[in-house]
Amino acid sequence: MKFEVLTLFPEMFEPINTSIIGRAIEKNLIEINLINIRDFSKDKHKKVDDTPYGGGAGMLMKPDVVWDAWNSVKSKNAKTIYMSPKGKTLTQAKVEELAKEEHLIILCGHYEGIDQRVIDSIECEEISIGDYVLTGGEIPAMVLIDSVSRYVSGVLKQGSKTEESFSNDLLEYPQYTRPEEFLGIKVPEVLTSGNHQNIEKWRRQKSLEITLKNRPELLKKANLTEEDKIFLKEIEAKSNENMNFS
Ligand code: 4G1
Repeated sequence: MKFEVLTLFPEMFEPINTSIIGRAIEKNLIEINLINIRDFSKDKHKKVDDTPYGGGAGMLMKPDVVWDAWNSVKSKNAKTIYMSPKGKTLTQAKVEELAKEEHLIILCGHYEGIDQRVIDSIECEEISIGDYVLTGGEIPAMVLIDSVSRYVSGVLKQGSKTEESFSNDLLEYPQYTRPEEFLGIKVPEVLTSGNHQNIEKWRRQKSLEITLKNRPELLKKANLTEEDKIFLKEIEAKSNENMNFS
């Protein structure tokens, strides 16, 4: 899988050469080509931004510079993604879809963004990583590269458990490793019991509990068994017991 990143700040991508993604690059499973948009400025001062028509705070990336940068990498079998807070939110389903591509061009905005005529003229999909204000699309681009790369064959260990996370639409149960006691806290006894049926039941219940507490909306689309639903009703009933303010 080839990622081509159009950015004013290619140096921001240095940390991506670490850990699992770093190894995937070394093994030639993925390739990340960084293109500095500033290299396409024809201005003697390498100017890349200008003030917005109609007024207002901040600067916009100049259209000609971004257009030339994109044209230098565009190709028939590449899909272009513009990292933008106006885009549809990146989901695990979208990540899996993008992983089927062989060539992704990722455009990162900076300052207040890019002249709309460029966005309308390059065929691109706008994708956002979430609802908050950032200084640029570089970190979102790294989020996308990281999440998509995990699906490229050979990047993760075969049958790695993380290969399946999110598949059941619930949050993960808590996990523990050695030592058996740490800070005076023992690992839950069930996990050292060797009883796999009990372990599975405990993990399922912990997942349901944390999902109900932090992301209750996920329970709507989760595949819940009758046993799950009874368990959830039990926790809700218990929490209501503490809500007696009379
Ligand atoms: C209005 C967030 C502006 C931000 C409303 C998620 C955010 C790219 C993303 C902004 C960006 C909100 C993203 C904002 C992003 C031009 C350059 C846009 C930086 C920019 C909620 C600044 N996912 N933000 N504007 O953050 O690029 O992909």
